[in-house]
Amino acid sequence: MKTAADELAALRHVASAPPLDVARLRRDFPILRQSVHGKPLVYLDNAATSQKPQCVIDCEARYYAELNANIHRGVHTLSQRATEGYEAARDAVRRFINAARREEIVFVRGTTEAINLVAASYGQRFQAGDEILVTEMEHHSNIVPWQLACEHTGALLQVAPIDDAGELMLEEFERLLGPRTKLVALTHLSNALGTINPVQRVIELAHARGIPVLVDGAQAAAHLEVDVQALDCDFYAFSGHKLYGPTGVGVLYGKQALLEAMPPYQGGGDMIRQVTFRKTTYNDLPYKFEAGTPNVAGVVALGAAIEYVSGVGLEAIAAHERELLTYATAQACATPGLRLIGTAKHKASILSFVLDSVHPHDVGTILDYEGVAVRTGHHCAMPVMERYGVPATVRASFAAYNTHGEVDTLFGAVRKALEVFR
Ligand code: 7TS
Repeated sequence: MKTAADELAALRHVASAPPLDVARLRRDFPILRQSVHGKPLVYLDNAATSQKPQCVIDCEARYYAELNANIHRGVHTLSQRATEGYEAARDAVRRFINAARREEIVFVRGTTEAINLVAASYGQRFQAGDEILVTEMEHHSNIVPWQLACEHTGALLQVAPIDDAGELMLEEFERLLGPRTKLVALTHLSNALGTINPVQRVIELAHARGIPVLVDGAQAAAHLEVDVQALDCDFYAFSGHKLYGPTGVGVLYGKQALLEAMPPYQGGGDMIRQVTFRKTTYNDLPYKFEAGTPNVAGVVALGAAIEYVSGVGLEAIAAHERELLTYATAQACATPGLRLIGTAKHKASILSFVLDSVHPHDVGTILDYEGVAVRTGHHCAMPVMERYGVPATVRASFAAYNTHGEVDTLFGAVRKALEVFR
């Protein structure tokens, strides 16, 4: 269990990270040079997807210009090179999240597919009356796959509540862990509230009762250092496109013993050892879960994105984003008529709010005219909106390349919206 001293040491560690040279880093992102409605683009929709550095764009283009071939199936040179690029990206992912083995890294389309894979495959062992425990702050992609598994098996979805600040109520969570609980699935970092969940503690509580834990790392992977062995999570899912990488590629980490015991998710090429009409046997991990031609270019470019992020340093990125969030939170608190949705003690990179007199969609439109891109809506977390009694929020979400000046622009535009609708 982490002690207060460990947490302090971790904070000091972060505080000691060298500061980001944001002006220089911004030059790596060509899209940021754009204007929108005649104003410089202020991109604050990073929780939806982050922008891509030139090296990732070049990597994907170079893949098609120089390397393109199908993988794992050709003796010809190009196929071998493409396979090497694909498998090198797997090693990069393994190092990035400190998995013990490359067999534990499965490439998928994104977080959504990763969770669906576990729900469809691991979920086959659920029985009527079994329980799957999620939290009230989950993204729909960490709710609906479990509901589908429940429909198929008769298992029941249980929901651990959150408090008014948007923090998981740990005692309630622990109370809901029972002999029927067969899996816990929770987000590492809430996309609607910005809450960082105490996943380490959650995993300890679940493991003490022999219950495996899936962590939805869609938001966390770009903002927090993830060490799956230190966490001891059983599954960890994330998407490349929120991590400065391409769309259409993501990762499912699973402990080898669990993945070995799970049936395939999809059937097809690459996932088999031998096929006859009488019986088919399956390939070794991780290929058992990678049926068909994967997004080879995307995987290779995800490797480039991980190299980029590691080069900049996730610690430095996290420290910079924490500063931006603190600065933005102070401005939010000083804005009459603004209500923050999500005020947890441990938060990262996300500022969700509503204005008394203006619908979030109108705020979003006014912000767009000022060049500011935010997301407005339910953020695919309708139960969170219901919990707070709001139809939608305005969400600004930060990345490594955002600046204090951009936060000022955001709040200048928010004040404009308040004046227009007064
Ligand atoms: N889980 C969380 C916590 C997320 O924030 C998202 C995407 C997903 C899962 C699904 O990821 P995908 O890459 O498979 O789509 N969240 C958002 C968002 O907040 N705005 O757009 C997508």
